[in-house]
Amino acid sequence: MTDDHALKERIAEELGAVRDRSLGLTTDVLDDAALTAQVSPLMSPLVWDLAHVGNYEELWLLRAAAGADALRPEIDGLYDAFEHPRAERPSLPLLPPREARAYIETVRARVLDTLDRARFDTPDPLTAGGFVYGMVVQHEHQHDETMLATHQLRAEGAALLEDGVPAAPGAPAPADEVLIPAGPFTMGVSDDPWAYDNERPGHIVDLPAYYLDVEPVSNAAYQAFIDDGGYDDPRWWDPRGWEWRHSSGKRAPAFWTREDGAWTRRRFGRVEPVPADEPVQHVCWYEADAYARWAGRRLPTEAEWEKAAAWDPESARSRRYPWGDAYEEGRANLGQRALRPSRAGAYAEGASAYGVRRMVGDVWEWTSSDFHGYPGFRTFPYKEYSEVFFGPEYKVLRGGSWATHPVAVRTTFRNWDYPIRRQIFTGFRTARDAR
Ligand code: AVJ
Ligand code: FE
Repeated sequence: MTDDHALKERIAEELGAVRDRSLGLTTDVLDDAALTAQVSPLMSPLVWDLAHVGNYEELWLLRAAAGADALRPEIDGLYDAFEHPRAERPSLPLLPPREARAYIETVRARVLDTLDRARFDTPDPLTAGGFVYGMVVQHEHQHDETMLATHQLRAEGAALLEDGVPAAPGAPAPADEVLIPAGPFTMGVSDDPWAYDNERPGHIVDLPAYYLDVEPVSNAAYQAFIDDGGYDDPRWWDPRGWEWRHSSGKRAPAFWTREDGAWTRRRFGRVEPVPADEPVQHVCWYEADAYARWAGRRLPTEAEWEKAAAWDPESARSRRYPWGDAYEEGRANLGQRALRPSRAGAYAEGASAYGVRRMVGDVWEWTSSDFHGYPGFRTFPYKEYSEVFFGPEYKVLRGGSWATHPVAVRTTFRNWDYPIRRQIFTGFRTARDAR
């Protein structure tokens, strides 16, 4: 009971924090025309994301968990991600910004009412440990990151004027790569109350020894690949990547332009020199894969990524974050503290047991793995979160980015996207077999 009380306070705080963030990305910084505009066919209008998070909250916290009737059943279809692909959403009769805000506020007020009466010590897996509340908080943070990607795609001027302070570069890493010795580790998790179905169950995976980059691949390193003609040499590219290279005509990461022999990038409406010692960002899987082959290396599998990030060989258990089980400020560039990744050498205090740095935060990292359920996977609580995406067409991303909130990522968290996608805040690091 007292545990329930502490958890309720925590949930109320997290709900409030994520809502402040959503409003900061919408109402405070853009007018109604910008909120309803189609910035890119890849993205929803921002006002869709805003009402969608409220509708999702209503579905799960009011209807599913508390048994309430629908507030506005006629809008459910509009905000069902599976009924309307993103490109279609601008032409739907969406709630205008003012109504969308009023709707999500009403939902939230009722949720806080029902939270008072909620029980978390029940056998119902939906509410046990506050799972469904954690799912809703994480969902809104995921959409906030998506809204940041929409902001980044906007061509017309900066909307996000606050640029926080990323960590100063710290001590350079003692080596470029770390040897992860052969041996088993526990991949995924069975006893984390807010973990998604696709992170479960924890299971033993035995890996041969491998080397992994201590830091994500930097802009400078990626530029060397470009300068060496990497985009013109089919030897480095997966056949489907080579096709993408030609059909897209791309020759550099998204948002990069070459001006008078120097690379600049557009970041939230401002053009600035590409910083050499930040991780490369906005590359697709095919580009990451080609770079790795050019460098004589390869992308890590998702198991290799997770073992290096989470496993503590001394205690023979996984950590929820690379440095330990609790989130600690200052150990990773998470939570939109700055609108960009940090520089090489930063966050040495966030290293994993193996000494691998910046596994969590900065940039999502492409892995070589397709998105599949773990052995013993069971859908919970709905198959459209993960299961419908299992298969060879999606690649797994790990670790979260500077735009990911600490509640919405952990060493077991799995993200996924098509191998051609570049609008997300994605980079990578490379690996090689040890022998
Ligand atoms: C986990 C980031 C792939 O944003 O597309 C959002 C999560 N699911 N709403 C996404 C999600 C339902 C999803 N990703
Ligand atoms: Fe969603």
